[in-house]
This record gives sequence, C-alpha cells and structure tokens, in this order.
Amino acid sequence: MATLLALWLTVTQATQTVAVAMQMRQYIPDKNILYPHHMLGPRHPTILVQTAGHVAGAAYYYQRKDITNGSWPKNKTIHGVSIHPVYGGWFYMGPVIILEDVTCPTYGKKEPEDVLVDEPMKIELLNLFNGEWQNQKWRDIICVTKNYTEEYLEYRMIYGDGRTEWVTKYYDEHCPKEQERE
Ligand code: B12
Repeated sequence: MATLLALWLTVTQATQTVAVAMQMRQYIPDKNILYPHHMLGPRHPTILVQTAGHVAGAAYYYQRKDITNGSWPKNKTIHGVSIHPVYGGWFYMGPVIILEDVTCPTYGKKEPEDVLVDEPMKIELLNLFNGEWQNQKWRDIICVTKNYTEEYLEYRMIYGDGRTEWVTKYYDEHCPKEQERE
C-alpha cells in the first residue's frame, strides 16, 4: 500500500520555497505539490498550511478555540496564526509536497513548540494578527534573530496584479540585462 509522507517546508523567503518546489517538479507530479494560495472556494484552500505546520511539529498554530477567556463577540471571526520557535512570525508557509511510496520508519511524530507562555500572550497575538496585522507587530510576539528584507515586506503588502508589476520593476532595476552580463 502506498505510504504518503507530507513534507513541510519552512523558510524565511517565499522565493526560496517556490524555487525548491520548481526544482521538485522534475521528480514529483504536479498533483502532489499543494500550493497555499490555491483555493477551491471561500475559506477552502487546497491545503491548510497552518494545520499542516502544526501537525508536522514545525510551528504552533494558535486558534480562537484554544482560548478559554477571550472577550471577542461570539459572531466575530478570529483568524488563527502560526508562530515558529526561531522565526516567530517572519516566515512563509510554503507548498506541501506529497511523496508517494516513501516510508521512513525513524520519522516519529513531533509536537510543535508552544512558545507563548500564557493565555494573555496568545490573546495579544490573535488581536495583533486580526486587528492590526499591517504594522507587522504580530510577527515579533517572540524575539527573533532573522526577519524579512524591506523589499520582500513591500512585495507581501501588494495584492493582485500589482505584484506582477512590482516584480517586473524590481527585476528591471536590480537584474543585469543580457548585454550587461557579457
Ligand atoms: C484566505 C487567506 C487570507 C484571506 C482571509 C483571511 C483568513 N485568514 O482566512 C485574506 C486575503 C484576508 C488574508 C490576509 C492575510 N493573510 Co492570509 N491566508 C489565506 C489562506 C490562503 C487560506 C486561509 C483559510 O481560508 N483557511 C481555511 C480556514 C477554514 O481554516 P482554519 O480557520 O485554520 O480552520 C481549520 C483548522 O481549525 C483545522 N482544525 C480543526 N481542529 C484542529 C485542531 C488542531 C490542533 C489544528 C492544528 C487544526 C485544527 O480545521 C479547520 C478546517 O476545517 C492561507 C494559506 C492557507 N492555504 O492556509 C493564508 C495565510 C493564513 N495568510 C497569512 C498571512 C500572513 C496573511 C496576512 C498577514 C497577509 C500579509 N500580507 O502579511 C493577512 C492577515 C489578515 C488576517 N487577519 O487574517 C499566512 C499566515 C502565516 C502564519 N504565520 O500563520 C498564511 C498561512 C499564508 C502563508 N502561506 O504563509 N489571508
């Protein structure tokens, strides 16, 4: 029987994750690479990367249902957020790759590290992520040693078609043209 092993990639830059996924495409069928941005419908992504990160033991997924003393109105949606023990919130949750027919008997289950000491801190994280995520403070809920570059942050704050425009401009300004390379 086929054994499925989901690999979880945690890196600080989305470009690195995408580059890895692109290389893997030579060996792994497209259907086995699940991209986080791919949606089947509203609130229905192909892959729940935060849940995947939690069960893989990579980053703890903090959710409203874990809070006993929250004061949010019942009908208010509070989006959950994952925190990595080293990168805090400064990481991108990349594609999940399914490896078929791969077994790894030594690969045991790993619990994610709950890095927030008490419930008030967890409430603060959820409030920052839901109320004022633009100021990026949620990412610094614990002390981190690494974070995103200014350019990458700028890119993440753009939605839709603006991203292609931004990347084209960035490429034109930073990457040498063919004739300049010679
Ligand atoms: C749609 C989406 C949005 C939408 C809607 C917001 C939302 N959070 O739904 C919009 C465009 C507004 C958005 C904005 C942002 N987003 Co967004 N978004 C997503 C996306 C693509 C899907 C989220 C979703 O719809 N989930 C479906 C719901 C139903 O899942 P759920 O609430 O987790 O429920 C499941 C779990 O509870 C699970 N479950 C049940 N019981 C248990 C028990 C346990 C123990 C566990 C672990 C799980 C579990 O079952 C439920 C489903 O049945 C994800 C990527 C992804 N593929 O997951 C990124 C994602 C959540 N976003 C992310 C980010 C960073 C942002 C922004 C900050 C953007 C930015 N530029 O920086 C803002 C923040 C706004 C906000 N307050 O949420 C990151 C979060 C990273 C992190 N550290 O957690 C993700 C993971 C993207 C990524 N690849 O890194 N986002």
